[in-house]
Amino acid sequence: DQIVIERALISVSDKTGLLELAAALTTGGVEIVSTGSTAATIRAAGYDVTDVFSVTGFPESLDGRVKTLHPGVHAGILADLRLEAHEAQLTELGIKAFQLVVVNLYPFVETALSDAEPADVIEQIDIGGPALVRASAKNHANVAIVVDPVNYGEIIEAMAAGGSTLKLRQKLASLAFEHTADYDLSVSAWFTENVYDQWQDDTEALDEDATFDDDDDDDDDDDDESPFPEGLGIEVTRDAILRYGENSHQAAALYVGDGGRGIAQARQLHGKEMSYNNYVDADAAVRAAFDFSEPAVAIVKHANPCGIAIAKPNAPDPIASAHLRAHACDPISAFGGVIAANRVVTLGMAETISEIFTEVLVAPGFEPSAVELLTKKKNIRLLELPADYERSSLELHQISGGLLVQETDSFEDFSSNGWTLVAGPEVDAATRADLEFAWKSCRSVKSNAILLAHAGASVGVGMGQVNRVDSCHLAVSRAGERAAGSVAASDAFFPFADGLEVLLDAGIAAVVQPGGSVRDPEVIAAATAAGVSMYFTGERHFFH
Ligand code: 93A
Repeated sequence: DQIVIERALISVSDKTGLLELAAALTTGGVEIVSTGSTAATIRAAGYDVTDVFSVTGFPESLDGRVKTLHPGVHAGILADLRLEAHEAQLTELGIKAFQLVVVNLYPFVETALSDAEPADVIEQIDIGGPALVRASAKNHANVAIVVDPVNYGEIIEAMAAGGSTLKLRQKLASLAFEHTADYDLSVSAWFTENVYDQWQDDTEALDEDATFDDDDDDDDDDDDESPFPEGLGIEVTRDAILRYGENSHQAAALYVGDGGRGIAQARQLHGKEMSYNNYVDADAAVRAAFDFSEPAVAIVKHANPCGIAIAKPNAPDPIASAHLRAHACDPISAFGGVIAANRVVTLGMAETISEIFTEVLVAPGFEPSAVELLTKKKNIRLLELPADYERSSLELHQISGGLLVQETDSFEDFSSNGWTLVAGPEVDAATRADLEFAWKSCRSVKSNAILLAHAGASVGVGMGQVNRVDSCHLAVSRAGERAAGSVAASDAFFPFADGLEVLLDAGIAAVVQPGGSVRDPEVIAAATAAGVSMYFTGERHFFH
């Protein structure tokens, strides 16, 4: 399968390495056929070269648009010389075969990226070059095709070894098809943006002149008002290959957003490599803890909080207090959890955590003595957040074949000022503060979310159920005896009274929810009958 190179066609815009190649071909006794400026460059260096027009008998014409597009060239490339009939036809037509074709294409991309006028960019769409490349690659049984100067060396070596091998020609053909495909993609992308869209704009402008305000115009207005740029304006770079994804048979990587100041930018101070699930949970935990201005801790398992608490007022070590109270919410679930604090981790907090199996502890900082203590534990990962931690402003969710994008739920006002009392008496200040705490905590819990709280700490969380009644049951059973006298928050309205009744039966003292169900009257009646205060916020906080 080795093919001796006797005749080569060279047509290159990028002249890198051209003369070294011409020298080697000349030494090897190869006839070089070449186009305009390529031929001129080779000839100027003192090597023999045949002009392509003398092969085709047709001048290079139409400003170079037609140079090699001729049967005299293409039959010489496409003939399959394993077939006697092809060989006979070439002889009959007086056409000599090529065994090597070297082409690189008009610099379309470079021109498109410059300030060139569209007409000049279009002129750089190579037609004859890709035809040479594809013809040669198709016929790689007979022809070696080189599209990149980096491969000249291999051809020179092959010649010295007696000719090109099939393996080499296959590899070069594959690179060649990749090259023309890339080239056409670039042309297509530029064309859509600069020619087709332009044409559409012009047509729409004409339509507007000719027609009345219609739905299409409304669509245009929506586009203009969208907070989303055409591109997402998010640059991401691969930062790390993770050991695996959610499960060990899934490959995974971490990409870090340009200018981000979140979990992806956190500095790991200690522990094993962060896993995919660690990142997901750490992000959810930080999101929950940083919703509070008071010292707060959130403990997360499987992306859901199993405990959220703020410090007890006047606690001597506020962040340690918040942690103890968050842990107390559900100590069983907190085992192997991911903990986020919104304050520097103190020695006091570290002492408690060192007793509990914890996967990750993430915080804006650590007291040196806390680090000293925790680094004695082999398994815990310590993550320090960027000093100016900030949640991303956009949330992306991949769906098959696309991407959903939304603004982050960055709603800030969790105070009860705008709430409406719809059942029971106004509550006292402490209960009101608990309702505000529950309402805020609830938005970090996956829907359907029901969160019971007491004295600035969650006492029972019902999350991620497909109906609200089950979330109520879950929250109540997790809270146990603590359900009685606690307050409840629901991330979205109660569609029926049944869920609320579960909470009322457990003895909750007050409830806050968005309201807005068609059955609100039934729900309000249930709270009223139980003498329990209920507030509507008018705002929903689904989180999926
Ligand atoms: O204008 S073309 O599309 N028409 C052709 O027939 C043709 N043949 C080769 N461009 C054509 N080429 C391209 O010309 C090659 O791909 C190469 O990039 C360039 C080399 O021309 P010259 O040797 O005149 O600089």
